[in-house]
Amino acid sequence: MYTKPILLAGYLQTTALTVFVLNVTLEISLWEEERYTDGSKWKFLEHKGPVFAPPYEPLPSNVKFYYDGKHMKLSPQAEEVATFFAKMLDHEYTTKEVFRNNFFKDWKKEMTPEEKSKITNLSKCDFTEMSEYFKAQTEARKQMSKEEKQKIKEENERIVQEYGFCVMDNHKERIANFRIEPPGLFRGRGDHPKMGMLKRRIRPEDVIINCSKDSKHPKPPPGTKWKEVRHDNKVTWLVSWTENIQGSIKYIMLNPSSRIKGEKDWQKYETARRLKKCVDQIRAQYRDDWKSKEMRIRQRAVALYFIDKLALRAGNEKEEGETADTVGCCSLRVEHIKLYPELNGQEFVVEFDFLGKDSIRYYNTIPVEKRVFKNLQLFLENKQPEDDLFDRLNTSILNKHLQELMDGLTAKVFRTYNASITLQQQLKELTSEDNTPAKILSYNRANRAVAILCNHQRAPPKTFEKSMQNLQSKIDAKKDQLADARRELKSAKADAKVRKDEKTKKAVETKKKAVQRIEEQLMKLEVQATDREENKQIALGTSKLNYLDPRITVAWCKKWNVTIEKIYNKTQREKFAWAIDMADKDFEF
Ligand SMILES: *[C@@H]1O[C@H](CO)[C@@H](O)[C@H](O)[C@H]1NC(C)=O
Ligand SMILES: *[C@@H]1O[C@H](CO)[C@@H](O)[C@H](O)[C@H]1NC(C)=O
Ligand SMILES: *[C@@H]1O[C@H](CO)[C@@H](O)[C@H](O)[C@H]1NC(C)=O
Ligand SMILES: *[C@@H]1O[C@H](CO)[C@@H](O)[C@H](O)[C@H]1NC(C)=O
Ligand SMILES: *[C@@H]1O[C@H](CO)[C@@H](O)[C@H](O)[C@H]1NC(C)=O
Ligand SMILES: CC(=O)N[C@H]1CO[C@H](CO)[C@@H](O)[C@@H]1O
Repeated sequence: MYTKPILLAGYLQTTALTVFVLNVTLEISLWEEERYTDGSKWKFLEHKGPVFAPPYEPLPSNVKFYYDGKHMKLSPQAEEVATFFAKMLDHEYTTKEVFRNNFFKDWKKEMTPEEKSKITNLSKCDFTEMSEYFKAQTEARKQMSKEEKQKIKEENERIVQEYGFCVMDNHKERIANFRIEPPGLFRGRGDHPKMGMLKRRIRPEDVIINCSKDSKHPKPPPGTKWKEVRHDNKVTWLVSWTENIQGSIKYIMLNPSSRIKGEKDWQKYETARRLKKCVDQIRAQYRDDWKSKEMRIRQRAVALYFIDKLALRAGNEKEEGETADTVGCCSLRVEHIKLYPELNGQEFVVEFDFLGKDSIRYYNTIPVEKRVFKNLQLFLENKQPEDDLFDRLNTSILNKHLQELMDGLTAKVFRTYNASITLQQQLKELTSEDNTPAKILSYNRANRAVAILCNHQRAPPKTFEKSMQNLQSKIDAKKDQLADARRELKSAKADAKVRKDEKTKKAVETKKKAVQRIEEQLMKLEVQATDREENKQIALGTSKLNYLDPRITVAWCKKWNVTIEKIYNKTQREKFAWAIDMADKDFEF
C-alpha cells in the first residue's frame, strides 16, 4: 500500500481539529487522492532549488603542468579544464583522435590569449603530475578514518535533508536528482562524435526555477541570480536548464515514486527504453562478431543473438534451493539443441529443448541466420551430449560484456524491451473502436502474444474444465433469458399497436432496455469464455508484472477509455501507481 503521512503544517493554523491528531500518523493513500482535472499537477510547490557542483579548487603550486618539457603556470579557467583531461589520462578515451581534437578545441576557448598562442599542440602537453595528484587524492579518500568518513556522510545527509525534499500540495516528497552534475568532459556512448567536448559548469544564471507563487522561493547562492522563476503547475519539474553539448533540456524532478518502490520499477523500464535507442548498434556488433577469429567472441555473439531473438535468460538464475537441472543461454549443453540444415521447407533450423527457470520446458524450433548455424556446427564439433555448447562462455563473462555495451544492460533488459515493444505494437494492431469487452479481449490477446514470446506457459489449471462448464451454463442461462425478454418485448409491441396509450408505450421502452441489457451481458460472458479458452495454457501475470512497461497499459486505457480496474487488479494497481500517475494517453515506449 502506498501510504504517506500527511504533512500537517498547512492545516495547523486553520483547523483546531488537527490538534488532537498531531501525534497520530495519519495515513492516506497518496494515489487514491483526487487528481486535478484541468491538467494541473499541483497547486502548491515549494523547494530549495538545486545543489550546485562545488567551485573549482586550484591545484597546489607543487603540482605542475608542462608544455614541451617546460613548466607553465595556467590561468585558473584553463587549469580547471586541463584537470578534467588529467583525471581521464589513464582512460582509453584520451588516446582517441576525436576525443583529443574536441577537447583541445574547447580547452583553447578557456585559455588566455597568451596561453593560446603558446599551447598549440596537445601532444606536447604533459598532464602527468596532475594525474598523479588526483590518483593520490583518490587513494587518500580510501584511507580516511572512520570518523572522517562519518563526517562526510553526515554532511551529505544534511544536504539531503535540506535540498532533497519538496512540498507538493500537502505532501513532503523526495526529489530525484537535486544535485547538478559537475563540469567535465563529455563521453557519450560508443564513438560519440562529440566526445571530449567541455560539459560546462551550470550556474544559477542558467537555471529556471519552477515553484508556486505562494511558496517560499528558493534563494540563489549569494551574489547570483536565477535565469528565471516561473510558476507553471502544468509541469512537474522543479528546476531546468539547457546543457551545452546536445542542447537538451535537463530537469530536476520529483522522485518518481514517493513512490519509492515505483522508482526501481520505473528505472527498469527506462533502461529498456534506452536499449531501444542502441539495440541496432548492438545487433550490428554481434553480427560482426560472428566472424571473429576468436572462438570466445563468436560464442558470446551467438549467445547474445539468442538472448535478443529468443528472450532466453542468461543462465544460472536459480532460485534458492532449486536443484533441478535447469539451464539458461550460457549453460546450454550440446544435448539441448538439434541442428537441421532444412526442416519443413525452412533452412538452418535450430531446435531447442531444455528446462528453463522454474523447470518450465523451453521448446522451440526457429530458423536462424546461416552464419549462426555454421557457428553452432563449429561449437558442436567433437563434443559429447553433456558438454557445454558455449565452452568459452559463462554468465559472468556475458553479463560483463552486456555492461560494456550499455550501462545497466542485462539479458533481462532484452526481455523487458522486447516484451514491452511487442505489447505496444500488438495493442496498436488489435484494438479498434468497439465495445469495452471486445477492447479488453484485444488487450489480453496482445498480452498473450507477449507471454508466448517469453515462454510463460502454464499447465491448464486443474479447475479449468469445471470453470469453463460453469461459464458455459451461465451463457446458456443468459441465452434463455434473452429469448424470454425478446418474446416479452414482442408482445408488448403488439399490445401497444392495439391500445396506443402512454402506459403501453412505456412498457415497450422498458422491455427494449431489458433486451439490450441482457444482450450486453451475454456478449460479455461470451468474450470471457473466448478469453479463458485462449488463456488455457498461458500465464499472463508474470509478463504483466515484470516485463511490460505499465505506462503502455495506462496509456492504452486512457486512449480507449477503458478503466484501469478492468486491466489491473488491486495488487497490480498498487505496484504500478507510479505509471498510473505518470503516463498520459500519448505515452510511447
Ligand atoms: C605535436 O607534437 C608531437 C610530439 O612532440 C609531434 O610528434 C607532432 O608532430 C606535433 N604535431 C604538430 C602538428 O606539430
Ligand atoms: C522480439 O522477439 C521476436 C521473437 O524473437 C522477434 O521476432 C522480434 O523481432 C523482436 N522484436 C524486437 C523489436 O526486438
Ligand atoms: C567465467 O569464466 C571466467 C574466464 O574463464 C572465469 O575467470 C570465471 O571464474 C568464470 N565464472 C564463473 C562464475 O564460472
Ligand atoms: C492480482 O493478480 C495477480 C496475478 O497477476 C495475483 O497474483 C494477485 O493475487 C491478484 N490480486 C488481487 C488482489 O486479486
Ligand atoms: C468513457 O466511458 C465513460 C463510462 O464508461 C463514458 O461515460 C464516457 O462517455 C466515455 N468517454 C468517451 C470519450 O468515450
Ligand atoms: C525550459 C523549459 O523546460 N521550458 C518548458 C517549461 O514548461 C513549458 C510547459 O509548461 C514548456 O513549454 C517549456 O518548454
